[in-house]
Amino acid sequence: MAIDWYMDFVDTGYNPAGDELICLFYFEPAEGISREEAAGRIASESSTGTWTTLYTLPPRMKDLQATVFDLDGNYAKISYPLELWEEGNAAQLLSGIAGNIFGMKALKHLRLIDATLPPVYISHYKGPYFGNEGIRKMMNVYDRPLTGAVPKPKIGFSAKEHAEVGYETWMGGFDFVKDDENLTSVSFNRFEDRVELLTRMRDRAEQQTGDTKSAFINITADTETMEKRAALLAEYGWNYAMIDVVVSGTAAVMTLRDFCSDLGLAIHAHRAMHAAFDRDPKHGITMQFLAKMMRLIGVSQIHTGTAVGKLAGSREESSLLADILREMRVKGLTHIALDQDWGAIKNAFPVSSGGLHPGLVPDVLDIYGTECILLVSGGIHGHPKGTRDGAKATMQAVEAWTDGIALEEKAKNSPELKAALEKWGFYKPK
Ligand code: CAP
Ligand code: MG
Repeated sequence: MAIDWYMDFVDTGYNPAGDELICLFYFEPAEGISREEAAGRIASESSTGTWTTLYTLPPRMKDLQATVFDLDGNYAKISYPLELWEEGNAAQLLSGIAGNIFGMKALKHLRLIDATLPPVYISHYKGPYFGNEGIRKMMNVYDRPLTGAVPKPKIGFSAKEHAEVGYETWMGGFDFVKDDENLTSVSFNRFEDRVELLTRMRDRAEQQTGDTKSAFINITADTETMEKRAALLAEYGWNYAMIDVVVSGTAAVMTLRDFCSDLGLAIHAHRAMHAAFDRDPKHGITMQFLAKMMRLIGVSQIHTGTAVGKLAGSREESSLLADILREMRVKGLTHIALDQDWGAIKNAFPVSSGGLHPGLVPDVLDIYGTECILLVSGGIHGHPKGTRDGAKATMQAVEAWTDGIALEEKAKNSPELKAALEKWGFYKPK
């Protein structure tokens, strides 16, 4: 008597319908399990199945089963009928295709690489509220990367000190000041104080420069508190809110996407904790799938790496992430990414940050071009002449790249950049 029915989920002759969701997995079976059976187990446990044969199955069950329709070495493509998924509920999707399957004994390794989200499925999501064009219009910045910095050290400043560092950052020519991922509302720097004092400094910097200035102020907390904080930001005339989206969770981000867009706030998504599940190339979930989910549920921008800075991530990965966020149609790459048509979902910005300084700006812009947000934090505050000159040096590096001039050449007439190159040169932090 058959104990299980995992092979019922494998049909390599099957041709998925256009409205089915397709996932690409990398997997390694445990000892004694064939590749076919292992793939069948992934399809079963991420759709309707369980570990043993059952007898009372209503007819619709068969139509709801996921199917392994392509097996290529340790890569499996699995199709999922649309009816499995609740309209517009990304958390439910993750519970299915990124849930229990990661804990199965029958698999030594499992990685969710990517998914093609069909047009009907996507149509239930709103995506980013502004889109990149809308963000550029809001900030009145065109033809160059948007720039920003986090006050450093990342936590420890009082709200007043934080706002003063912010003012220097803006006066050096940057567009944004950003809270660090672990700064929310602590005893020595309360959210409300920070908002009030940053607002004063923003208004002064806007008046003195004539440029639009903004900030990514971190509202991360329980959902109700996040709503209160977003409302306060809008009250003070801000146009962004920052959320640590991985630790807050998909459901909370979806709630805040609607709440924030009603207030005219874009969402800056920090991905703190992502590397806990996306760094091992054989296990977990890829950053590109996370970025795809975040565009779908409506963040305006998310961190995508530098390739040359202090945090892990390759040039190829950053470039693919940029496509997934910016393009309306993404062409698949064998074993790396699946085709994606974004339909009416607006695009989002890739954010490059982490160990950057003026000397690394050309490397980053060679990957992203100007359609990105460049965050240089330690790399401006550590400038020998301080924050404002560090920001100026970074803007000079951006100009040099845009004009196709070598940094050393540009530095001949740019003392701030010269000082930065004298300190850091082209050093790649480890
Ligand atoms: C960068 C940063 C960002 C990271 C996040 C930090 O500061 O503020 O959080 O860039 O990583 O705390 O490390 P520095 P990622 O510029 O001073 O390094 O962008 O990879 O998500
Ligand atoms: Mg940080």
